[in-house]
Amino acid sequence: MKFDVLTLFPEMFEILNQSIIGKAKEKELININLINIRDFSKDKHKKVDDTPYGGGAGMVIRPDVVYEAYKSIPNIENAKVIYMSPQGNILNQKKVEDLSKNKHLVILCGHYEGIDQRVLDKIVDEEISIGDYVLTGGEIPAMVLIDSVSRYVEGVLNQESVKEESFSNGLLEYPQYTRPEIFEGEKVPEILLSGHHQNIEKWRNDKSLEITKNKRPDLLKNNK
Ligand code: 4GY
Repeated sequence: MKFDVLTLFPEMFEILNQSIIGKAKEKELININLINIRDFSKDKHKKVDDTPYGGGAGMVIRPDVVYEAYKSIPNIENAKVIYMSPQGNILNQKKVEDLSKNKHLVILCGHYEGIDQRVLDKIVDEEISIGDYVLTGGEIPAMVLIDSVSRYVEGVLNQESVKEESFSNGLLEYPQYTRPEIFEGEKVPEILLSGHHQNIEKWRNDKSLEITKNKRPDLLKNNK
């Protein structure tokens, strides 16, 4: 799976060289290509933004610079272009799974007061939000999207974990335990030591349902 990221801050994405996503990049299971929007400025000072028409605080990213950066992406006609913004469709596990069906995603990151609306109207296929709060830029949301979607790419996770875990059945995850068997006087639930796989599976399913009812009853109505 290929991700092209259009950003003014490509250095922020170095976090993705760590851990599971870093390994997936090394194995070329995913390819994250960072495109610095500033490289497409024709200005002698590499300026990419300007003051908003109509007045007001802050700076707006120019449409022409973003459009040039966008046009530099090979095979762009077969890609889905996403703009990270609080105005977008909320990212949830269903949306993540749907996005993982794409071979090529282009993620546009805004900053400052945002990007000139005209280029957004021209190039964006879907606006996506990671939640109802405002960040300083779309870079962290882009990383959230890349991380969550990459987990669905074959080979990125070791085992069966994708299907088995939280949300795959629309429910929250059951509790996990490991050694020691007794921690500060608290024993591991007996059933998990029984070796009786059917009983263990039933216990885990019951726990998932109980936890979901208590912590996130809304999940029992919505989504998948
Ligand atoms: N929430 N979900 C989000 C965000 C920052 C100015 C437009 C969010 O996705 N993106 O808060 N983005 C703003 C910064 C330009 C995006």
